[in-house]
Formats: sequence, structure tokens, C-alpha cells
Amino acid sequence: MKALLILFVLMNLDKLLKTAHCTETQDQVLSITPKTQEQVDILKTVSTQYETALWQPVSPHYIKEDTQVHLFVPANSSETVKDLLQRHAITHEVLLANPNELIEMQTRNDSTDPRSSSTFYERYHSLEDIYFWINRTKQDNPDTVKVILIGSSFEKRPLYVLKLSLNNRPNKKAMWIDCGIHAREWISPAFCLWFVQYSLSFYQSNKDIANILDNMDVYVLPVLNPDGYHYTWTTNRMWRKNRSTNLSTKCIGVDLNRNFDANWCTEGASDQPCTEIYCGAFPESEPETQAVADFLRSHKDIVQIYFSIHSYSQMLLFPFSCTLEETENHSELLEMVQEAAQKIQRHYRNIYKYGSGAKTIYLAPGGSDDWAYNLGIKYSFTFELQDRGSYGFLLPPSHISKACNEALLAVKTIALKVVEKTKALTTPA
Ligand code: 0X9
Ligand code: ZN
Repeated sequence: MKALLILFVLMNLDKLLKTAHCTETQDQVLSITPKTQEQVDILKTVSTQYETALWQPVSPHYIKEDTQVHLFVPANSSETVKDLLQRHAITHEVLLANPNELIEMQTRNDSTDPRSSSTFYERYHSLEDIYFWINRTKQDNPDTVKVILIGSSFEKRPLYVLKLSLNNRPNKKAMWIDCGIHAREWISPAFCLWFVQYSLSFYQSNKDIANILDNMDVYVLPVLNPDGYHYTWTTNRMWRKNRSTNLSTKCIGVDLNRNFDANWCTEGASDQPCTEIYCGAFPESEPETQAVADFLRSHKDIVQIYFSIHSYSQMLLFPFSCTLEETENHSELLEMVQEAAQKIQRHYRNIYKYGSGAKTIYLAPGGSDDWAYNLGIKYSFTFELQDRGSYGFLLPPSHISKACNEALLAVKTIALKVVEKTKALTTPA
């Protein structure tokens, strides 16, 4: 009997040990609001010197008094980080007690589950699935959808753009939408897929989308940063940059939204490869940036509107972000995003901030929107989709439809305005 008992204990030793530590720590996302300069400095140290991932703001440089900081703290740093906060009387709230559960929910492949009521577009998809979807969309719509290979990523993944051309009118203008420049912002690629599906399904029945697509072709790049996106699915859900390597450093990745040639690597970007806002070795040093820039350069005479889709924080932004100066059409752009934000509030009861990037969030040079604007695409925007920090980058799949419909309303509002302005300019009085 005694021997049996010993055998049982030995066989279950790992389980017994685990339950003894009933407060086993796990990854968490904390919300912290520093109240003094000393607390700001401590938080800067925590987010740079400990194994954490800063969600908001994007770089420790922007941490300031009385402004919320959202910090992802992995289980292995939890105790040290919390101790440090406590020692400096910095209070915190737990924003997400179990991000791993949310990550699991987002990556679960429930497409084959008959009880699941969500459609393909109400789920997040792996890069492989998205490539498959691109191909299927082209096959299902041979007369209206073309797939254009505009280049490849650092790890040699293809960069595909879908061209939606719903009728053959001559001299059509165009609109560009890119998604997934930042790897961890999963709602962004989900939006590109949503937009394509919506356009193809409602062209016949919705007069607004018909009016837009009758006058413009649309170029959609669903995943601008495929290597980073893939990495968030396989290895690190919090990854932001691309995955390029450089002999001069151990650190991987360039922030592609600091790598465009718009006041490149000035205040608001970093020349340090280990930071999240590393601008790269030179403007357009990254193959992803170069592919987008080359394509837009060669289509600059037809592309009238540029949209880049990000998350999170619910903002409709326009240039400049690389300087505090105003664009020459500042008031026109302001009017457009204001109308879009008002419509979102009316239809979806959700608040979006709006304005020029530098004045609304921070100085951030080297961004695609500013570069596109300087190229001559005068209607250039960056949208930050849902939410405002409840789930952050881990927005549950059940929120995809509302987040995408809101953004779609903003895209439609702005595109319709541009179509009307263009008609007014080209139609003789
Ligand atoms: O910092 C960014 O690149 C964007 N915010 S995010 O949290 N998604 O990283 C804002 C981009 C605004 N536009 C430019 N900086 N040009
Ligand atoms: Zn982003």
C-alpha cells in the first residue's frame, strides 16, 4: 500500500507541484498612469530594460505625466516589474488579466466548427489563409479582380495587390488602401479583406459604393508586412516591425512606417535598431517600403486617395506627421475626416479623434501617408481602428464587424467627397 502511494505521488509530482503554486503568474497587460516625472522615468526604464512590450505609446520617449501607458508584461517579468512599480508608489490597473486566452481565441481555427456563427470575414486569418483568399477572390471574380505582384518581403514572401476594377470606363482615377504595415495590428488586414468583400458584394445594390467604384479603381494591399504578420502568428503576437536583419546589429526589424522618405529619421523615429521605431539604414532601405513606393510612383497620376490602416486608438489622421506644419489643403482634409467621424458617431455611437498626425498623436517622420502626400496624392490618410485600449491589439473577433463597418463608412465618406470634387472640376458648367 505504502509503495503504491509513493508511486502515485511520483507519477503526479509535476501536477502536485503546480497546484501548490496556486497563484501561478501569467502574462498581463497593465494600464499605468505616471503622476510625476520620477514615475515617468521609472516607466521608461521598465519598458526599455525589462522584457515587456509597450503597447501605448509606441515608444518610451513619448511616456509623459498623466497619460495612460499600456504595457504588456510577460509572466517571467511580472514579479520584478510589479515590485519596481510598488517601490516607487506607481499604481496600476490590470487591463487584460489573461491575454493568452484572447490570443488563443483569435487563432483558433473554428471555420470547420458547425456551431460557429461567424463568417470568414469575422475571423482573423493566418498569412497562408490570406494568400489562399487572394487567389480564390481572383478566381471567383475573373472580370473584376486582378492580382498584381508588386515585390517581395525581406524573407521573400510575395506582396500582392488586388486591383478592383468594377467597370471599364476610360481614364478612371484610383484609390489605394494598404493594411498590415504593423504586424501586431490584426484588425488592419481584416479590414482590407472586409473592404474587398463588401465592394464586390454591394456594387450592384449600394449606390454609394457603386458611385465610388464607377469612378475609381481600387488597389488593395492586404498585408504590407507579411514577414512580421507571419511572425505574430507563429512566435510573438506583439511584434510590430518587419523581420529584416543587418550585420551591424543583433536586433531584428525596421518600423516600415518610419522607413519612407518624409523627413526620414528626424524627431519621432530612432536610428537605434533595437527600438520599435527604428527607421532603417536609409529611406526605403526595406524591400516592403520600396515595393509600395515604386508602385505608387508609377501610378501617381491616377491615384487620388491613399489610405493606410492601423490600430489601435480610433483616429482619422492626415498629413503631416513628420512636421508640425500644415499641408496646403489642411482645412479640406480636416473637413473630410470631421464628416467621417461624425457619421461614425451617428451610426455606430463610437468616438474617433481626427486631425493631422503630428498634432493629434505625435511627431512621427518617415510615414507612408506623408510620403504619399508629398508624391502628389493630396488625399492621404492613416486610420487607427478600434479600440481605445480595452483590448488594444487583441481585439476579439466578435468586434471585427463593427470595427470594419466604421472604417468602411469613413473610407466611403471620404472617397465620395473626392469623386464629387473631381466631377465638379471636370464637368463643364
Ligand atoms: O506611429 C505610427 O506609425 C502610427 N501609429 S501606430 O500606433 N499604429 O503605430 C501612426 C501613423 C501616423 N502617420 C505617420 N506617422 N506618418
Ligand atoms: Zn500601426
